[in-house]
Amino acid sequence: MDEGLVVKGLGGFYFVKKSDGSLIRCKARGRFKKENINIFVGDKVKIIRTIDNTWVIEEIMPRTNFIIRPPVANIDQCIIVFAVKNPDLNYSQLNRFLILAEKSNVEIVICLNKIDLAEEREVKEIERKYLNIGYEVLTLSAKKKSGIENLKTVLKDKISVVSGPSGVGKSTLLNAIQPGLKLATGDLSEKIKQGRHTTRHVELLQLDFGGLVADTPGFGYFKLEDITPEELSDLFIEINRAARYCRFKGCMHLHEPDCEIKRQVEHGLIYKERYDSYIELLREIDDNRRGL
Ligand SMILES: Nc1nc2c(ncn2[C@@H]2O[C@H](COP(=O)(O)OP(=O)(O)OP(=O)(O)O)[C@@H](O)[C@H]2O)c(=O)[nH]1
Ligand SMILES: [Zn+2]
Repeated sequence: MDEGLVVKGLGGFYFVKKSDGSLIRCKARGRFKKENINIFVGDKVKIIRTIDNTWVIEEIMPRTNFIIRPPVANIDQCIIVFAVKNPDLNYSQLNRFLILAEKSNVEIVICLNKIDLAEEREVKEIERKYLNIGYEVLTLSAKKKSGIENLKTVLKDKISVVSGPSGVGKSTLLNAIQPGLKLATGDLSEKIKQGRHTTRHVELLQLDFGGLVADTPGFGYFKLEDITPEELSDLFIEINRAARYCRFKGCMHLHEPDCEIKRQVEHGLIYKERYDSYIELLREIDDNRRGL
């Protein structure tokens, strides 16, 4: 029996990459379908060659994690790309991406792109904030090809999904690390060409220096509806760290007395815009739950 990684699914076949780099076209064992077990890109599988010389997937190894959009298993990290300018950095949107990635239990790296368009001081301020919160932050310019080596180091030998809003430079960045490597766009004409009922299949692209990147940008790993109000405060990593000093266990950091989070916001130890994002998302989750 051989082992490999599913890098692509197409027309009922799965393309499995073995550690020697060879790509093998496999069918899935019939029992997977019968038992309603899905095979995802990123799955580590055991494959065997049958007597009629075709390959089948025999077994799926336990998954470390799984994200829904795009559907990929066993991701090592999620690269969240935002531009510092054009479009202006939207903190509320960045925090939302971070929370949804935290929920998926994957490592997170923030890439601040288009630093050629902003003052160094502005870039440093954003970088410092998210470093202080506890995130790994890279500053780059895909256009001026700066910071690209650092991104390569981060991607090397890992399975990554790149995400971020439209127009921040995700495709340009990937193209800068490896010319020809393109993210699929959410382009409307492309969707029409493929027909309304066909869903795009995600594929893991091979980086020539080692590592794999999903060809479809991540637009949120879970939905906000999957997060409970109690869970939300844990997903803000700095709120999670400080919450044990609140007077009440289960403090929601709203109007409770002796709330450590509100104290830290007042003293500038927790950034106001992070607290505001927390409140905004909490309201949204509450509204969803009450069916508003
Ligand atoms: N000035 C500057 N422009 C950049 C940089 N990186 C990308 N751009 C430009 O920003 C625009 C959007 O870049 P894309 O790579 O298409 O952005 P994307 O995130 O892949 O966008 P979607 O496909 O809509 O998700 C393009 O016009 C790029 O040339 C950068 O570092 N500096
Ligand atoms: Zn509190």
